[in-house]
Amino acid sequence: MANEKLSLPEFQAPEDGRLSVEMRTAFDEAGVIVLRGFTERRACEALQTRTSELVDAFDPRSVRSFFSSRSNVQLGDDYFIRSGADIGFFFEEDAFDAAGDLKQDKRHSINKMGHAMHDIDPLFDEFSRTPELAALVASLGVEHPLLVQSMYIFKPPRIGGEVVCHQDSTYLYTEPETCIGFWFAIDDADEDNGCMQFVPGGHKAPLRRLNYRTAEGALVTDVIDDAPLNDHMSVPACAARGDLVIFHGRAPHMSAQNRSSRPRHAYTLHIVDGAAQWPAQNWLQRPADLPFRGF
Ligand SMILES: O=C(O)CCC(=O)C(=O)O
Repeated sequence: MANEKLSLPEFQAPEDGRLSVEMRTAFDEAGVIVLRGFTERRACEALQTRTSELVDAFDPRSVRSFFSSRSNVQLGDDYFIRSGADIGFFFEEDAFDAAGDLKQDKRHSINKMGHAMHDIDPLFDEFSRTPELAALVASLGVEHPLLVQSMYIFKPPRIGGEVVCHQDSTYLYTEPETCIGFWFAIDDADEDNGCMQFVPGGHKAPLRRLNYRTAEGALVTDVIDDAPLNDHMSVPACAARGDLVIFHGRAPHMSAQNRSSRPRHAYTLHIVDGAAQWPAQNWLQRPADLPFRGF
């Protein structure tokens, strides 16, 4: 159960995107801040429309790849790994019946789309590379920003699965750690449809797990510190369409199942500093003709 008494630091989004000293201090302290009204609602609608077109063009018979958000385990590894330089679709675990057929329309069965829309699709590129976001990232002290990963998360009504508590630097690791997450509310998100939840200040503790690719190509997650993530101390990050939640790569976060009859679409972008080293063991690797890019 989320901690109802506490709230996360929130601010009206600065017009030019640049965080004030007060906002930056709040981010450094909590590891997360919410910026109200960062993105225009019509830009969110345009992203949603473009996503519908991509889903319409996707043939679900071409893939049976799930994302188990309950265990944060990826099933169907080859397809997943290729999606680091492509646009892949991943179903909810509960999307299929015993015969292996989709229980409902593909539009209501997909967990997420990822992970390179921002470098492949012109509209996602435009949404991800605004001057305001570039200014925001600069004000967070990122000198050589690289937009490494994008995900469109559907969290469909009733079957949209729980995302267990985790830290994103586990999956998007640099040396030193520089990952920052940007979570854009495309629909209104509240506790009924599974908004994000964060453990304030939890980013000050160590990274607990590290995910990497072995020499044989398998994806493995090692426990590197067995301290608990304290998910019982999480605080909901309710967000309206257009709000942006920014979070540190070590910030423990999660989201509950969507128990409502409403969708909960969100777009997340992860940025690292190109001055840090991107290990060859990270699951996400780009071919020479599609290198990571900044703004
Ligand atoms: O949108 C969600 O429910 C989870 C997103 C998430 O965990 C992430 O962007 O790192």
